[in-house]
Amino acid sequence: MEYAPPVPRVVVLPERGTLFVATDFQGNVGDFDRMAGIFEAAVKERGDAVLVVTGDLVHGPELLEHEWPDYLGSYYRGDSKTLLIHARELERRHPGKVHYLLGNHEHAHVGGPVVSKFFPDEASRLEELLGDEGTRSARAWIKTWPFVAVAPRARLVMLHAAPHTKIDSRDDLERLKLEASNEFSFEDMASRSTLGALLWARTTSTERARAFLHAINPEARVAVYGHDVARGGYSIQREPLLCISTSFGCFDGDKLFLEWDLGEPAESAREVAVRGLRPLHPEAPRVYREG
Ligand SMILES: [Mn+2]
Repeated sequence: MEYAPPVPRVVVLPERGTLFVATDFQGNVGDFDRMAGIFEAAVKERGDAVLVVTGDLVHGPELLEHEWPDYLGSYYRGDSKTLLIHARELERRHPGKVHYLLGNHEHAHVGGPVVSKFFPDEASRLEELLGDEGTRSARAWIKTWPFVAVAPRARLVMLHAAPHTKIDSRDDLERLKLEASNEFSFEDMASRSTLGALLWARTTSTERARAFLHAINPEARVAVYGHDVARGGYSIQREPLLCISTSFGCFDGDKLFLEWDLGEPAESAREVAVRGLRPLHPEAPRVYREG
């Protein structure tokens, strides 16, 4: 058995600098590289930027252009293997400044349930491409990914899916085992297990969301996440929920990421959306995005 040091599941971000948040690349290397370029330009210019990607970097369609359905947005060829390489290189170039949060698609590689959006078993598909050594290395890396990032002064909490899970404190997340969710069926994931709800919930009530935020940080005001596709680039079902779509399922002109001053206290999801969302492809025409 290899010795596995405990890894923090809740990352605390600095109280100054520029925060970038992006979601759900699902093997879209072009979009990931563009986001990485925006982040690295900010590092060069200001020196204190931080990037949080809220999971689901991997698993995308591998279709030919003429097979591509309209509901998936702009065409791309899913290449999760290359995306993982680029993501790891970016993290190595900026130690402590780049945080990838665990998504349900990564969880499928380290104990979570099988995901089968584009292949019957998407984890097996990617592991076949990675080979034995690549798979071992990817799994070991993914096991260290946090679940949540908190920006205390900005009063933001980032996570993969809607903050529906019931926790009393950060320690509840630190204690979670990645494999524990296997005891639940796929359908039970979102409702019954803590990790399942954390990685699969598409929505929640204002009350549940505020309870989650409070457990992470009593001052937190807004939950920022992805997982679901917001075709117009973001959605606010209700406060304090800000769901952002940076890549997967959207047309290029609708894709959004968040840029926020870590020293600026957020008041509401609405305020953060209005002031902090930026187009990933400003030159591309909007399809569903308003404004
Ligand atoms: Mn997801």
